[in-house]
Amino acid sequence: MTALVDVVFPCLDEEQALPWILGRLPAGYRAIVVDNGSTDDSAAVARRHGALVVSEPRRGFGSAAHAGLLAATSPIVAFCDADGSMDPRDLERVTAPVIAGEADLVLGRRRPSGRGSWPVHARFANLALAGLIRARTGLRLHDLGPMRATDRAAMVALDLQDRRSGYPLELVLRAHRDGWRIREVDAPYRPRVGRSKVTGTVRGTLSAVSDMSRLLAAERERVGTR
Ligand SMILES: Nc1nc2c(ncn2[C@@H]2O[C@H](COP(=O)(O)OP(=O)(O)OP(=O)(O)O)[C@@H](O)[C@H]2O)c(=O)[nH]1
Ligand SMILES: [Mg+2]
Repeated sequence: MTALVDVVFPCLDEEQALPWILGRLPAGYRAIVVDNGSTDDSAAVARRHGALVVSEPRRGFGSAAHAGLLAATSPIVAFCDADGSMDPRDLERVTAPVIAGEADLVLGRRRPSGRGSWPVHARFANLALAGLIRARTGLRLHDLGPMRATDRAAMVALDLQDRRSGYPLELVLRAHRDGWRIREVDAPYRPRVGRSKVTGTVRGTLSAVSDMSRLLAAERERVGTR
């Protein structure tokens, strides 16, 4: 039976988190784990737990996410981090409005559950980002989290170009430009399994901020100063 929803899990050295994640997929959902050059046993662990494994050697969150999108075949595609910070059982929160035809893109707004799931500097950066998105687009988003769902073919047609951490932002900007109905729902956020790579590190945070600023500046250029 073909899956109704393909779930893309960008994955860089997440062997510790994968067994729990892959055991918690709702029925009718297929996991596509995109191995982004892991040096641990992520690919083998993912296969052992029933995922389709796609290999994407070009580093970068967007690179991994996009390879997963292109490998997906189901009508609906969802995205989720592979670090155990989000529970795949919550995927139905983002997919349901898309399946029901009520929204074209649904984003999971991270709601911290458990101490240390979301460092203060990251929350602050995200809030600032949400403010900038609102200024550019009028969209009342609170967060640009890692869990989201949309129509697979429509997302492929957007032809996103970012291959690093600007990918989720580019998705929202392009979708908004094309008049998509974008909705935000709550999604519990817990401490990740394993060592932090982006949010918990200065280098990761700076690189994410620089990727996103570039996209927002381009958007400002496109629509004129608002
Ligand atoms: N950082 C990073 N993550 C990648 C890459 N490719 C795939 N990923 C995966 O993308 C997801 C998000 O990365 P995270 O490292 O969790 O980023 P974050 O949630 O902002 O920050 P931390 O959880 O604190 O590390 C995880 O499942 C990673 O394994 C990459 O090139 N860099
Ligand atoms: Mg994480």
